[in-house]
Amino acid sequence: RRRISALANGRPSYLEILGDRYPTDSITNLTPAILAKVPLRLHTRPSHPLNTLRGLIESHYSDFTHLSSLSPLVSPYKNFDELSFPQDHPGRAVTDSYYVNKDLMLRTHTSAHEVEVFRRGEDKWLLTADVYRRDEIDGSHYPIFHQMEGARIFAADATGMREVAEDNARLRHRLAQAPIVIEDVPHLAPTNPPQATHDPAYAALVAENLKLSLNSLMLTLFGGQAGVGGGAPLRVRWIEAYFPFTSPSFEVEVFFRGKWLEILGSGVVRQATLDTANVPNKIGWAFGLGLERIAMILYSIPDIRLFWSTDERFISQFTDKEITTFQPYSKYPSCFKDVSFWTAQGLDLHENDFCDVVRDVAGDLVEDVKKIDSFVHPKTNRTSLCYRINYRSMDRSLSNEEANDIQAQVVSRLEEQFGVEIR
Ligand code: FA5
Ligand code: MG
Repeated sequence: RRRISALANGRPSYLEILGDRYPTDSITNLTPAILAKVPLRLHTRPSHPLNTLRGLIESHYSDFTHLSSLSPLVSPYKNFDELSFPQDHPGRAVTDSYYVNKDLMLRTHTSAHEVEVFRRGEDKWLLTADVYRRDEIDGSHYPIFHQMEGARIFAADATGMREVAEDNARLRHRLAQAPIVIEDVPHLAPTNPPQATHDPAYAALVAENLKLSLNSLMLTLFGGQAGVGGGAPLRVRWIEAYFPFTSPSFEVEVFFRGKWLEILGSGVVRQATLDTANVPNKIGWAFGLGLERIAMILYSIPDIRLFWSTDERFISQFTDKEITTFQPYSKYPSCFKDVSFWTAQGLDLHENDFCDVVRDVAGDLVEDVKKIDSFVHPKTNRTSLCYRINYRSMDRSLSNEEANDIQAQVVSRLEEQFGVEIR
């Protein structure tokens, strides 16, 4: 099926990003709504919850090198190839990532900097940054969010492993008796194997160090926080995961407001990454935390859009001295609008393309987008889609006329850009 780029009509010949101009091409899909947020760097704003959280994690890992000012523009090579992503990995698709042009994109994760930081000779480090993904729209997903990458590597020999074992003993001691309930998975399993070049005993020690280190961080962050489990102990669960650049790999979920919320991905770093970085005789781990997800739990922030709010009632609640529970101001009413349409003949409209149109028109006035119906007409072979958009402002009451007006703009953009036929 044919697919057209979101900016096929009226694409500018260049984009200006952080003071420099970059040529566009046929795969350019960065929208003005995203471009406007690139300079904001919330993770470095005094008193912003994301900056305070960064500070807290940096103090926990006080003997690590801390980085937070690397440019979000990277080559696809750095974001994917250097990390052993296969050529056909879905993350590379224009429907999933934001491209300036075919040679330049907005990083989709902080792992994009692993090779360069290891290459500098850093062996314990944290790196905080804004990352970008084309994604669904709801209360815990946003196209720009913040990650913190953490990594630690050791000499891949008996001396290095003695260091790991000593650190494991220290961390196990800290975690004993702590008010935290951890569901674990094996360090190594047939479905989550050590790498062929690793001694399995070394891989298991390093995986254990990763888990203990992160459980200890979780204790620092959530230990003693009521709010999280309503006074009950914090519940953390480790699950097997898959990433092209780690093995074994794990994800961590925390129980929050009746649901398991994924907060990080991690694993034992692939030897190929360390070889490329010129540190082949090391073995170690890396993780990537979602800062918004953790801040939502810590501060009881119910909606990920709030991090971008410039409303005084949001901003004035926070200081960089301590973590306080967010006092929600009144929730304004929702305004649901449905749009049903036939896609153009032979054209597949990706949900992320739909969501980007809504984001671009409605900005943060959109709370949620759900696909509520989809079918293919047996004769014409055209697809009918119906989406339900929930418009709601966090700062004021949205009138029905205003919502209708936004909806009308969404509809005409869909017609112009994607040639859909409204039903
Ligand atoms: C990664 O991005 C890997 N780079 C993590 C990693 C690092 C693995 C080092 C191994 C070694 P993932 O796509 O799962 O993994 O994202 C990591 C975290 O970012 C998620 O657990 C979640 O907390 C957060 N996250 C992902 N997508 C969004 C989103 N759209 N909005 C907010 N947070 C998100
Ligand atoms: Mg994940």
